[in-house]
Amino acid sequence: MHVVGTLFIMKLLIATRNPHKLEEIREIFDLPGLDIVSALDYPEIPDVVEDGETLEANAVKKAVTLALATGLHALADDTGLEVDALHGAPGVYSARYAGEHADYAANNRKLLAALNETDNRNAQFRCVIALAEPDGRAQYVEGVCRGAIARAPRGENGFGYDPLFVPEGHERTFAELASAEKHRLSHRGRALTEARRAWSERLAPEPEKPNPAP
Ligand code: ITT
Repeated sequence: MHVVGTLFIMKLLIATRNPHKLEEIREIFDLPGLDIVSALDYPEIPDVVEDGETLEANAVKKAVTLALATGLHALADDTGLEVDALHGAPGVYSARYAGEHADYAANNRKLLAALNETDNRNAQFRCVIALAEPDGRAQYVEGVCRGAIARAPRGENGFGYDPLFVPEGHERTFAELASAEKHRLSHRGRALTEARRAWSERLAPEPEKPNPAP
């Protein structure tokens, strides 16, 4: 941590190489005094293998690995789309639902095909955010957004399953909403609001303390 003007600036590493996710986290988590960097700024650190069986395990692994590798506080996001009729799938496997190197369109096509025969379109996004200290101690919080899977992709904004996800109480998909509207409702918005509440002392800037009298 170093002092600029009257604020302490703390460097926070976002443990992701997904540029869409990083952009969303930057937009939602713009706390004063936080200097946000990401795993994209550390190309020499190998990708973390996401072999956990839960979102929590993967989020903690990503945050702890990057914190220990850099000596910084690290914040990781692991997110899954949990579909009721598929007993919670694709869940922790959301990124590689249609195969190891599947793109978003292939994952969306597979999801539509899997739900072809069912009228139960209910689903939720669940986002786990982990914060690791430079010594490797970690905690996590979560945010959930309930909704339904549309019959066909709609909209150009966002990423991943956004063109298929209609948040509860709304008619448009996440990909049809402006980013600020998505953040207000979304799993990531909710998890980061909880993160800010739970970790405000660790992440909020402190006013500069007056110098002791000589
Ligand atoms: P990092 O691990 O580097 O953070 P990733 O893309 O692998 O990036 P996840 O393991 O959390 O991230 O994968 C979750 C997948 O779920 C992601 O690839 C998207 O397909 C999807 N996803 C995550 N957040 C989403 C969101 O807000 N809207 C739509 N789809 C999302």
